[in-house]
Amino acid sequence: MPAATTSLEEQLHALKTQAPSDFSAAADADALEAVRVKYLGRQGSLPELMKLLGSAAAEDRGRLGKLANEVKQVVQTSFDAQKQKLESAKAEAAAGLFDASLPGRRRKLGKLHPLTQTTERIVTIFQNLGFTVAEGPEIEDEWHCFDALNTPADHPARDLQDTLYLQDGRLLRTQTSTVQIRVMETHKPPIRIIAPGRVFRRDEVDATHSACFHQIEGLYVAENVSVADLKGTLEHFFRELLGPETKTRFRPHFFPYTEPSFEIDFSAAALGLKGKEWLEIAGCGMVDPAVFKSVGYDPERYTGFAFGMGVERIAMILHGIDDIRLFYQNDSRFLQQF
Ligand code: 2NM
Repeated sequence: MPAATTSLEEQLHALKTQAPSDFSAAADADALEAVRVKYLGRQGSLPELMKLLGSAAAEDRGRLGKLANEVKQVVQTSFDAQKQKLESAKAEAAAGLFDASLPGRRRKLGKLHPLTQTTERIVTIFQNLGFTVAEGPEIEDEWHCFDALNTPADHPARDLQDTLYLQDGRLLRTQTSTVQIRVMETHKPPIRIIAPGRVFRRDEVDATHSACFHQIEGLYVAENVSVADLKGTLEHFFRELLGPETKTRFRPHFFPYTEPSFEIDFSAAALGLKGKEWLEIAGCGMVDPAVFKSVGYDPERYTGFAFGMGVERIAMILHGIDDIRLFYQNDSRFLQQF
């Protein structure tokens, strides 16, 4: 059957060129497997042609057998090669296309949050004056937050409208004076401390208010501490913080825990701030004798001054930030600027 023999030979030759080109076109493992089944599978074209070898003319059988083995070799090799290629491409993709000649990837350095940076600046200025940092709990009792601070039961600050209470009567501290009370209860004068920390108020959140914000309060208690010490210390502090040209103004005010009490304004023009000439920046006063009594200090022997400021407010003034909520959104486009 010469016709059939020729056809087998032609088919083997055709397979020898078609199979490698199909294998190298297989783009993934599934496509490769389909091509493998087509040519090498149990019913694939190569085994089917092999079966026909038996019925080839005796004089052709040797030559065709040799050709068939050659074709089998080529088909198998091109399958193996493509399999290898797809596997290493997959491994390379998984390893992120490693190129040892590329420069190393620089790890981005993190930064301290602007509120932390501001807190650290303020703390450092007072540390240089001999103040030490004191800390205390954020969940407090009414004694440390109000009673010991000469803030009576009918004072509006104690109202449910202004303070966040827990079920058991404890509360989230509304100022860090609680820390000053705790330190005075456990230490004798002289005392020179600053208390930075988180405080909580039942406030409606807007561009200048947050229910949770940060404060730094300071306290100096010894014999013969005067309003002159208060003014001198805080004037020095604001010149360090805002620049040597900064002027400060002490306006009479009322706080339950200090007498006399003042609000402190600074000269905004020196910072290049347009608009108001004076901006309020902190509160302060001479510790009320009633506070000394509640912590067991002799008010005849000791005097002291105390002050407090909002960290967010100071950071906003320093950097010209107009919305307090930016501090809490963790948007790196904001944070990267500091
Ligand atoms: C302020 C303003 C004025 C203050 C008072 C005390 C304490 F515990 F000694 F009584 N600590 N901090 C104080 C005084 C805080 O913040 C605006």
